[in-house]
Amino acid sequence: MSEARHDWSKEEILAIYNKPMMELLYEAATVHRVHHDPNTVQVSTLLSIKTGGCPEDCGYCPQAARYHTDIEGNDLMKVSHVKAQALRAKASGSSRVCMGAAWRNVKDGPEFDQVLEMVRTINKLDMEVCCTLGMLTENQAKRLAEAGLYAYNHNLDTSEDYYKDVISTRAFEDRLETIDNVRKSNVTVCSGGIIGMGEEVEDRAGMLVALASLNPQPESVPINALVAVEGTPMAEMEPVSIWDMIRMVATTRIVMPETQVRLSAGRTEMSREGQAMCFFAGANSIFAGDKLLTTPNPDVNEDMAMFKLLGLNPQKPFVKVAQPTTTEAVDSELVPLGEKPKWTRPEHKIERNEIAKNNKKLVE
Ligand code: SAM
Ligand code: DTB
Ligand code: SF4
Repeated sequence: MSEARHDWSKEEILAIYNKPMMELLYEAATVHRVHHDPNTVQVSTLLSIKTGGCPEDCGYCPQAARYHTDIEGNDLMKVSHVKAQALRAKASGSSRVCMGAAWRNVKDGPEFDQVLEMVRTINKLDMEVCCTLGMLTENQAKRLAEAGLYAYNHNLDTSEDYYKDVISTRAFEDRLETIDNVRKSNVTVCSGGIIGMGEEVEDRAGMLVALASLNPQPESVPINALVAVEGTPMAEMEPVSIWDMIRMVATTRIVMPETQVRLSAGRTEMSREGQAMCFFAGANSIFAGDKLLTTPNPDVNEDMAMFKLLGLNPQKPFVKVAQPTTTEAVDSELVPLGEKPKWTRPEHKIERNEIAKNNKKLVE
């Protein structure tokens, strides 16, 4: 049974976020160790299956049709192309493919059928499949589940208060409704947000309250640093400080201990040292591949060299990381230094060391 708390207040979360950095890091790293193998990081690859031309007005997004950005719009990708890209991702150490479409919502019809076929195809490659296609009905979530979808990404992006300053073509409530529809299927939920959009620290905390209140909490939470793209209303935003990113990751880890926290957009601007601090603070997932959806991401070889340097191993597909059955370590506030928390995975009954061994060292 999950031991996550769903009643965090904004004040409590702010108090965590604003702790002295060394205390925050120690607390987050401790929570991380209780629930996860600290040397394993999940690697996902993004694939933009339908780029650009989106009718929405998300202020951060280069794919909104109304902004004049440099991106090249495309029709829905062919299934054969998706398969080829997934095989490449697998060969480079990815365990998950996340397919993104610049849609406001999913419409039943031939294009959705094509996406379902993509899901079935990647599933057969023994990889986790994630989609991010905009708003979904309950029935569409069920159909994706039947096709073998593992996760659905639908970000809250910011706090409920700040949402209307960022997007006017839909409401925060619409996002929650789609997440609820995904939860009614057996697809896992991936939902997080972006920092660096001109929001206050209170909005960051507000977003974490909303995510942590979901019951169950999302299985993965991506934390993106805004990629300021020319032509979007946020083109001139100041780059987010690495210290803010570390604080956000650490706070996310503490309030959602079982979730996979993904260090998402913005890594091209982060040093290895900065990223290492994020991993220490509880990030245990990244997007790999030299492109996110439309913007640059670090080179795979550089990431694998960073993994080697830090002794990190890519996570194998379909390894559940959440819901540990433990015990004293979770109950006590902090695990005393030098003492290993007891750590089990109920569904798999594998011990921590075994998981580390099982994770193929693709970086060697
Ligand atoms: N259209 C769907 C939707 O909005 O849910 C799926 C694709 S949309 C591009 C997925 C997510 O990408 C957004 O929710 C946002 O968090 C992230 N994103 C988009 N543009 C970004 C940017 N410039 N910087 C950081 N994250 C961004
Ligand atoms: C998420 O939280 N970040 C990814 C994924 N989910 C879909 C997308 C980041 C997009 C960054 C801007 C771009 O490349 O277009
Ligand atoms: Fe469209 Fe998604 Fe971009 Fe918003 S974030 S403009 S919904 S692609």
